[in-house]
Amino acid sequence: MRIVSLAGGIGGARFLRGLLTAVPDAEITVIGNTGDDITLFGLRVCPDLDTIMYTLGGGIDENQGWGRAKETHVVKEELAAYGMEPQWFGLGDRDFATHIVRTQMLNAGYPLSQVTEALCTRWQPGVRLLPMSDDRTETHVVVTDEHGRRAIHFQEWWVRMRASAPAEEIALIGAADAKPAPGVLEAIHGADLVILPPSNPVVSIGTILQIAGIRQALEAKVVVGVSPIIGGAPVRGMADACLAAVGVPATAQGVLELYGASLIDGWLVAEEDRDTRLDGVRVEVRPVLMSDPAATAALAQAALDLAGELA
Ligand code: GDP
Ligand code: FO1
Ligand code: CA
Ligand code: CA
Repeated sequence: MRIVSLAGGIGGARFLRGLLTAVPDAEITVIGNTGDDITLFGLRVCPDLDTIMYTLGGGIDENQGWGRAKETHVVKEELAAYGMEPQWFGLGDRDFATHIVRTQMLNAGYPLSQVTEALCTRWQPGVRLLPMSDDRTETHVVVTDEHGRRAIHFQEWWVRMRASAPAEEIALIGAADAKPAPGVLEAIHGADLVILPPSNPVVSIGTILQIAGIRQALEAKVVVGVSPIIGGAPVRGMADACLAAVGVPATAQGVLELYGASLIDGWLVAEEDRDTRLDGVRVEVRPVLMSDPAATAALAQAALDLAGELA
C-alpha cells in the first residue's frame, strides 16, 4: 500500500508513529512543512522536519515533543554569554549537530530534499521524508506591538510571544515562487490514499497546500483527515490563534470548511464534534485523541479504514 501524508511537527509525527504501527509494511511518503524554518547563528533549522525525523527515529525528547532526548545546552549558554541574539529560541547541543550538517550540505549546493535524505540515513524514520519544497519559504506573522505594526518570523510570534499578540495576517513568504520538491507530486500521483494527520491547519497543512500543484494533485485522490480540534479547542498548542488570523472558527467544522470538500473525502472527529458536516464529505466519530501509542495506532487504522471505504 502506498500512502502519502502531509505533516507538521508534533501532531504529525505522533500520528505517523501510529500509522507505522498500524501498517508497518506500507510505503509511506511524508510531505513535511518547511514554513517554520529559520536561520539562526548562520545555521538552517527545520523544526518540523526534525521533529518527524527524531520522533520516528527514536531520538525525540518525548515530554517536550521537539528537540533531542538527553539534550544539553552548553552552546546556548556560551552564545548567551557573548550576548548573541536571539536568546528566545533554545537550540540544544545535540540538535546543533543536525543544523551544522544541514547547513554545510546546503552551502555545498545540495537541495534540502537531498540533505533531509542524508540526515535520515542516520535516523531511519521508516518513511520517505520529503520537504514540501527545496525552495526557501518562511511563514511570517503580522502583529501590532510596542514597535508598531510589523511582520515577524513565525517562530518569534510562536515561541517568543507565545502568540500573545493577535496575528493580523499569516503569510508564507516565497510561496509564489516555490516548486514542490522532487518526488512530491510523483508520490501523490502514485498514492493509493492520502492522510492528513491532526496537524496545524494553517501553519502546517495550510502551508504545504500553498505550494504550486500540491493541492490540485491531492484533489484527485482519496483524502482522509483527522481534526486537530476537539470540542472547540486545539488539543495542544495555539492553533486557535492561527485559525483566528484566517477568520476560521477553532472547531472541527471550521477546519473542515477551511480544507473544503474538493480536498477532503473523509473527516474523523471526536464525539463532542459529531454534528460536523459538509456536503460531499463522510464525517465519522472516532477517538481522535492520541493519548498513547495504542490509541494513536487505532486512530491511524480508523483513517485507513475510512479511506478504504471511500476508495
Ligand atoms: P507542530 O508543528 O509541532 O505544531 O505540530 P502539528 O502542526 O503537526 O500539530 C499540531 C496540532 O496537532 C495542534 O493543532 C493540535 O491541536 C493537534 N494535536 C495534538 N495532539 C493531538 C491529539 O492527540 N489529537 C488530535 N486530534 N489533535 C492533536
Ligand atoms: N519551541 C519552543 O517553544 N521554544 C524553543 O526554544 C524551541 C526550540 C526549538 C529548537 C529546535 C526545534 O526543532 C524546535 C524548537 N521548538 C521550540 C519547537 C518549534 O519551533 C515550534 O513548536 C514549531 O515550529 C511550531 O510548530
Ligand atoms: Ca510546525
Ligand atoms: Ca478526493
